[in-house]
Amino acid sequence: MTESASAFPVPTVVGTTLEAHLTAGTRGAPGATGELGSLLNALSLAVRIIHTRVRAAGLAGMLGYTGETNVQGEEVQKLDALANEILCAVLEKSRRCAMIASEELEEARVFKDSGKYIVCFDPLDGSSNIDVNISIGTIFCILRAHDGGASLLQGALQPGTKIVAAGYSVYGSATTLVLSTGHGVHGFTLDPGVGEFFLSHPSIQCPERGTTYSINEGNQSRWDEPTRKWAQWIKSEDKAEGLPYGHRYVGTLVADAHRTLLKGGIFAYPSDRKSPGGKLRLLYEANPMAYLFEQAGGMATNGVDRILDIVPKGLHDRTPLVLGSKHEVATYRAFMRGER
Ligand code: FBP
Repeated sequence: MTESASAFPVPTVVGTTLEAHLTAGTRGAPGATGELGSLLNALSLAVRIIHTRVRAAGLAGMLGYTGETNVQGEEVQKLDALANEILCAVLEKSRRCAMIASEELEEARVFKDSGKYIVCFDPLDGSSNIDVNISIGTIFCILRAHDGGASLLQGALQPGTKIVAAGYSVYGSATTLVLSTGHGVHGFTLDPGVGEFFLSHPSIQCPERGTTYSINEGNQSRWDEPTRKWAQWIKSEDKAEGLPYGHRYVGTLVADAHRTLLKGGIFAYPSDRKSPGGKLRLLYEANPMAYLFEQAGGMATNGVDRILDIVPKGLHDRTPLVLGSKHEVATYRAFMRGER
């Protein structure tokens, strides 16, 4: 062996790749065809491509707006549009998708020679933080196309209880992919040198209780009385209840949810006078997050109902969203019911 070769110790531990984890997860499962695993691998490819574009956006003239407005009435950012194109192309090529629904597309897109799944996604979450180098992400969930009824569209409008897999990526100090196929929640970190996701957070459990709350306090004047009362309470001084909580708010759902999933506490985007139906979207923001939080032992509600029980009426329905540890979310709901 030459001098130089021995200078680099052979890595003793090679992590579990996403692919190996997914294969192990479906091996021997009744009726498993590997199609879901291959679809999730396609989604991880899209995330890796988006990761490279986000990191170099400032050098490639990819910051700023396209000049167009999307179905949400929001100005479309160049990276939003690019991330959407990447996901559409990768998912079409995967031949595992019958249809996709995206935050950036008014209508759902049906693919020929299709597979048996529907993917709903927010290609780049946290648009207000894209240009200022603060964590952003991609959010997705997967449904069986023909479980919802005759039409494919009905397939996308199934309640979250019908989700077969969900996940999100965070493009932050590291690029992380968190996902579940109904057997717990697992986190993977991208090794940019290798271009591969390795298992870094197996079997994530959302702590029963936390010490932080996350809400846009700037909306306080628009909240209803129960929400204002809850926000006052969580900032009040009460040692026995562990109050006051610390306030953390990034303004990117994936980042605020990721912190809450790992550390516990509560994230809330309630309805208010400006957004009476809530701001966040049910199909590709609230449902995937609610599925992951429940899989990790946490909770997700719109203040009254369980998010996953809500039956969508349209692709871009909005909903109030409250996510977090069981203790905090149950307490929040008690305030909304006037029990506190
Ligand atoms: P998009 O960026 O995908 O439109 O998502 C909405 C969002 O940016 C969430 O990520 C975040 O939680 C929320 O809106 C922030 O809203 P606000 O700026 O009103 O606090």
